[in-house]
Amino acid sequence: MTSLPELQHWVDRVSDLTQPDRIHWCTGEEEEFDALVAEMLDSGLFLPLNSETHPGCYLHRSDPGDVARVEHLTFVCTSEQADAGPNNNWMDPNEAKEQMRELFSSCMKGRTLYVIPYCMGPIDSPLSRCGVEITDSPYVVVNMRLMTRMGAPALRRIEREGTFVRGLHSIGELDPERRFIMHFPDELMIQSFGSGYGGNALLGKKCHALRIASYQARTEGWLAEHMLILGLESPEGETHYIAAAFPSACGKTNLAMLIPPEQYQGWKVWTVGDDICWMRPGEDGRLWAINPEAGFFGVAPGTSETTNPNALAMLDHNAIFTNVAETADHQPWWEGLPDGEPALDWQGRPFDEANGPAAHPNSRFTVSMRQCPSYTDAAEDPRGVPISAIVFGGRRASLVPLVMESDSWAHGVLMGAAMASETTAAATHAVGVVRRDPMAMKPFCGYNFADYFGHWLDMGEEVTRPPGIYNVNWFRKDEDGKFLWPGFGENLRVLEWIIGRCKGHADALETPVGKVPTAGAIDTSGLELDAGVMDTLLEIEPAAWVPEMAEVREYLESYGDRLPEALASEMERVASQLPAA
Ligand code: GTP
Ligand code: SPV
Ligand code: MN
Repeated sequence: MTSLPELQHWVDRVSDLTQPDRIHWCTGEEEEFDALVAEMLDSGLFLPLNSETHPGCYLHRSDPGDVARVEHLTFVCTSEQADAGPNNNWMDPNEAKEQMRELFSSCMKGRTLYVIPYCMGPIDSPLSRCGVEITDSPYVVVNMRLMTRMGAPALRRIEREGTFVRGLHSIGELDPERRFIMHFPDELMIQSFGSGYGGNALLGKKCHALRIASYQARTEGWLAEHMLILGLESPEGETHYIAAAFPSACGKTNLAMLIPPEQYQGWKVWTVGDDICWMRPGEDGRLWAINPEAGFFGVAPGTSETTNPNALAMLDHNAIFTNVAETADHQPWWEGLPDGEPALDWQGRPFDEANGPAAHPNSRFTVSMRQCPSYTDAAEDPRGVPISAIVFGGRRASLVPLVMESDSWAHGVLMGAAMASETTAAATHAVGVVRRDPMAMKPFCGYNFADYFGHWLDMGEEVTRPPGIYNVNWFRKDEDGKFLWPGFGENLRVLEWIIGRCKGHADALETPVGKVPTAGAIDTSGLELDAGVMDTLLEIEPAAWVPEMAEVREYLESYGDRLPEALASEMERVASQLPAA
């Protein structure tokens, strides 16, 4: 059903291998979506939600053993192991293909094989890239329709260009013992078996737009990053775009659609993207960014009228909920909502506190970006948006200040490479453990991190008007484990300082590890903060950074000879300004 022989042959070969009962080429039309929804309501894959309060909304309960990304089962299969790097699991490509062949063999018997052509990025943007996902999951199809530009227009672009990323996916038996997410970056190919959840199954997202794209971006001279993109408009009507990388479940969606505090009259945040950013140097020497996605796959718990009113406003119609709880009158429910109470938990059991939270901590909503009140047409601009500042951040209960500015591009790259964050429920592993997560890309960089740091340094040479690079931390805690900074909408105060710095008027104090706002440089009017909290949030204690830098050194040196000399010397420069260990 395509004029592109390579695509037709691939679909034929996959169909021979997987033996589906039917093949369906997705058009992306509304009737197709409606028919799939009707089918899923019939089969129980979708449960209806209250059509008065939540028209067009459905609940999906995934297999209880399939609720998050599985980093230990995710592989990058380059021909040389060293190219995947110590940051990735690696398997020999031939061995991986053989193993996957066995898994995929006849796995679609009795099922429909869906062919999903999709475009990552505005359909007419030179920065966009296309892919085709083959899947046996109708849940994946409807999610991909919200998350990407899916269907006929994407197929036309693929036929015109002749290249596309091949993603083959089957839910298999949802057996965690028979689950693998394999990437073959040299062949622009992904194979995923045994999971139906999020980043494991919606292959356009982390598999294509980060792991494969980061690999492509390195050879083609651009960056594929785990970053939100927002536009910050001042009362004077000037808009600056910020790209920010925080690890999974560390606040990207929330920051991307922030509503300014009351006294920030005339300020406005515009949402371009909440998870992934593709950036390329423009002719004007700036970095230009697109969001390759068309929708949000956002964390539900913690989303409320007080934390993220824009998200709440888009979730009362045409949204898919996965693994949230349900009230007695079939409204979606999760921890953090002030009203309502759960009747059934995420597994459909009568809610009982003894079973843990009602909504799974990694329960999610899927919704088209256009439903967001802060959505901007700039997200469709084929040129992308110019980036004024890049922000890195993680969950750090101590040490790392609310915000600091890098001294140079190389220092900014070091800040990104030195990032660490407490792990979250977005992947199946122990939660709350601090781990190194450079540029929030630990689970997503499709090649050796040492080469990636080198690529970041090279990109600094390409941009003559580079964005400033910053580090933020919304998650500092006091002795009782309470967050010191109110976060959410109040984070605008920090963004204001960042843009003020980019424009050259906000005040900063130099410290050995970066520049921090001077006392009073961050507007705290209208905030009820205990005395001394801002001092704690902005204080740099050089001695306390000595063990941190030692850890950073140990981590970066674990990349051996491949670590770029310029990054090593930048690290020595910073370390030399700290007290001797
Ligand atoms: P992924 O979709 O997994 O990449 O996550 P994300 O980075 O988009 O995270 P998200 O914005 O969904 O936030 C994850 C969790 O962190 C939610 O429970 C939020 O309520 C919480 N959170 C977000 N921003 C803040 C903040 O400024 N302060 C505090 N304390 N919590 C926050
Ligand atoms: C993340 O884990 O960073 C996500 C969700 O954005 S997933 O699509 O599962 O990758
Ligand atoms: Mn993410």
